[in-house]
Amino acid sequence: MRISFCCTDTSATEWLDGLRAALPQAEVSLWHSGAPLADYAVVWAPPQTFFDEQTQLKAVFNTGAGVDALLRLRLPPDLRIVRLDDAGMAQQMAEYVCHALLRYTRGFARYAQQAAHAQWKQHDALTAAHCPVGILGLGVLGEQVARAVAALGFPVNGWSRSPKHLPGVQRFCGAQELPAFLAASRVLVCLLPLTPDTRDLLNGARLALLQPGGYLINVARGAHVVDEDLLALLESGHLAGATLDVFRTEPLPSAHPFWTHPHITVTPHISARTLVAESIAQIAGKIIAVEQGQPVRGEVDLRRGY
Ligand code: NDP
Ligand code: OXD
Repeated sequence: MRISFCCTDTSATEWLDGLRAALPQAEVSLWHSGAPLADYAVVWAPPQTFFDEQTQLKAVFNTGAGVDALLRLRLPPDLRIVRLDDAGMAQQMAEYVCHALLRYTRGFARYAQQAAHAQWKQHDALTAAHCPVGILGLGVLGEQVARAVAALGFPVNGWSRSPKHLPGVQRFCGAQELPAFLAASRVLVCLLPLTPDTRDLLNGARLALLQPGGYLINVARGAHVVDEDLLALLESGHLAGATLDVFRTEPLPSAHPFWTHPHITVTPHISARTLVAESIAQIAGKIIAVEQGQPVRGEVDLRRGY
């Protein structure tokens, strides 16, 4: 069996060595234009040439959870794409969101600014019970984030395409229920895949439905949010701030106003990083399952876009 590895921004050696160790029966190599045809591919944001040349793939394994960069390419209509299914990302995401949430409700950013000037001043904090958190997307990551946030005592609302029953989560579903979901939430956490239905979803009209003094945590994709609309709502005071891990252009350009905004916290797409060992173990297990004709979790529905 031949496996082609094609990732633009990662350490290839660790992946190649790990895949060879996990699948000793396979011939694993780094892709280059003109490389022999492979049976399986392990990829992150490959170029179009990759798919133009690799025409015999039985399945493609994405080394991340989001497949938007793959689905932008011209792909064979029946291509099997399998994304990472947690692989250690859900725990990281829950930690990141809980940190951002508590930083907002307990005013830690303000205390950090005060400390820089040796200023001793106490402020009232928001209590968890009075700060409903809305989670857009209740998939592999959203579900674990919802559980972690609920365990901290926050009321949790969840929005998904199909109805989801999670203990302690008030469920909203489909486009029709989005306005009610937003109006019931003060903090909004975005954990949606980027698809034609979700691109630009968080525009001014929708963000304005959040409760006054609201807060946005975007850990999904930058193109979910209309940047200028977010800035306008921060300017008007309707939103108190935002923690943003993902951006329309990455790296975030140095002149972008998000970098210097006093109420925006920027992190460089690190809320849930791909853990190489866990991911290789998952992908190797799935390659064996596909070879044996068994179903695998995380198979992408190309029509839905995630
Ligand atoms: P899943 O596919 O498991 O979950 C997606 C969720 O979004 C599902 O609940 C789905 O609903 C819901 N959804 C999709 N489209 C719509 C829609 N049109 N309306 C309402 N709900 C919708 O994905 P993951 O949880 O694994 O990952 C989510 C995203 O997080 C990834 O696509 C990626 O972009 C991002 N990500 C970011 C990382 C980072 O470091 N910043 C790291 C990893 C992922 P339903 O359940 O009904 O299908
Ligand atoms: C992912 C990501 O989708 O890292 O896995 O953004």
